[in-house]
Amino acid sequence: MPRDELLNPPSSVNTVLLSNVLLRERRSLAGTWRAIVDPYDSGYISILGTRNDRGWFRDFSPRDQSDRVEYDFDKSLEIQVPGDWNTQHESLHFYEGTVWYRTKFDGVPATDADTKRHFIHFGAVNHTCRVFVDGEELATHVGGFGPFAVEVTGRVGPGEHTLIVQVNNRREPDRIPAMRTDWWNFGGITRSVDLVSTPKTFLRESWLTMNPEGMIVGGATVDGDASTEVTVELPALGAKATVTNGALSITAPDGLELWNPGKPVLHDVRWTCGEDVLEDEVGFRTVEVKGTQIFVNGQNVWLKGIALHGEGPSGGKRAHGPDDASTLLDWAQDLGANFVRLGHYQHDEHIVREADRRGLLAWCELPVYWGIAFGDSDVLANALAQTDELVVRDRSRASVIFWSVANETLPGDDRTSFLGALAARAKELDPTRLTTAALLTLPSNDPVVHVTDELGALIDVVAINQYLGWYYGNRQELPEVEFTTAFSKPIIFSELGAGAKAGHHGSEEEIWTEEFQAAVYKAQIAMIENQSECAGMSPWILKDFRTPLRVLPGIQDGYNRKGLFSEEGQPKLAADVLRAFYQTR
Ligand code: GCB
Repeated sequence: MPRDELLNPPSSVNTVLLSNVLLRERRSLAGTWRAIVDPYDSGYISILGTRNDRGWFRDFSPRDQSDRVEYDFDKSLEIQVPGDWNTQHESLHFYEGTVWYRTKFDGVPATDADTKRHFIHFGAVNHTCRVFVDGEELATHVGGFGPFAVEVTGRVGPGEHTLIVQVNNRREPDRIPAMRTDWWNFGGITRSVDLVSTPKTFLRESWLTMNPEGMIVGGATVDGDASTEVTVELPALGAKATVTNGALSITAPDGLELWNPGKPVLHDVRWTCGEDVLEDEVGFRTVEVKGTQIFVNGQNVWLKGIALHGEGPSGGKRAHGPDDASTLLDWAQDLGANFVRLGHYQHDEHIVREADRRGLLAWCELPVYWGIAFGDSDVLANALAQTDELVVRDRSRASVIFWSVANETLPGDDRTSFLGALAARAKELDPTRLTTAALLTLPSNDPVVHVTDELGALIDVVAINQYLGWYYGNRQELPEVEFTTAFSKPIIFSELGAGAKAGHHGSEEEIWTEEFQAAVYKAQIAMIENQSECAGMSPWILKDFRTPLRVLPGIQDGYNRKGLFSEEGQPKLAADVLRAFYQTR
């Protein structure tokens, strides 16, 4: 193996993509783990530059007084899982590299060990990891935001077991995202870790949604005995379909109440595949584009949105779990939003399920962001794998209406064919939802901005990031600006905004004040109200978020200040401006 691959595994190996893990029998492995920081990867690579078979993943203890073992998990850092490492230890604030994580857990009872299958499921680990159980390397995963599982059947019987995860968040030019992001590169096991048990034959993936024609459609992938019949039922409505591995459809039963933004209706859904039974709550609605408008259940909707990062409501930490999701969506709803853009990568599953329960529409996004190596086929393979993780996890969620394949990428042949492949993959996995991408618009003095990026032809909805009144353009002239595209498709202003430090007041001409930010919002809203092709907006951003790009002392201090709320939830004046506008729509 060339040294490069030891440091930098090229792709995921031996991982499985499972959907609906939250509905399954599972045991959380969350808690206090031990961690060793390893900037030189000496726990894995020997001084000869080869894989060290006696690496730290063996978790050795000295055999006797004279034995030399140069690490000791038991005496190393304590670290909470899930959680990013950067906000847990001051010394890891800027750290990018390898950290070894270790926990010990009880195996499954003898009665389950051979009669069931067992997986360790990770909600997300940023960015690459290797997974070891009892000293043996089982799998590698590449991609910091997608879920994955590692099968451990036959390895986790009664007794204590050791799980070690080598996590590496070093930025690399051939990663997605790559070298530069305007967000913090939070490292670690950032979302849940569970020991999941399933029957021998089980539903590896199953999904149900409504297509634009109003049919209930979905699919099931059986793992184990593939001839096992799968039944999906809506028991309360007496609707049912039986399939083997593959696609399915059900005529919507009479009287099926649809899920609507602001008025969510979720139905009990039961999946049965032999002994495997899963109970979900699913909403049904149609979504489609006609001309330059977006329709949900045949009704034109204007997306009153707000963009979110996956950063929690306090402490500037990577968000995870239901509580973070609830608070962030409380703030979004406080603005009167009916739509959230979950940028710039896949978010925690809880937030999408919570959006379902609240009747919020959602945009889900791949981390294909500035500076991707579009010409590299390994990078494309990883982007496609990340697309699978994004779509497979959430394609039963009524809230989700968009799969966004990229944010602000520079036009070019390699770029367009790469992103076209991702949009096609999303459509293949889920033909019912809309594809989009946030396109970059560059400064211009022309009051008519004509968007011609050829990616627009390959997606359903053209999203435009523009910072008129902040990075460029004159705020006073903003209401005169007109956006048009070459595509006769709906336009969403997927980003706009301005920075302000919460509590910093002054005139509308004084940058970083709440008044300045509010004035930019007013001018932007006046501009957006004049756009005939605009189907909605998701200003940047709900709350201030950590980023190494924003260093201005006393103002930014490591935070992007475009939030409508501070990093601790203090609202700014622009929040009132947006709320007042949304009340009128
Ligand atoms: C953008 C990016 C976003 C940045 C934002 C900003 O265009 O899409 O990731 O954080 O601008 O604040 O400059």
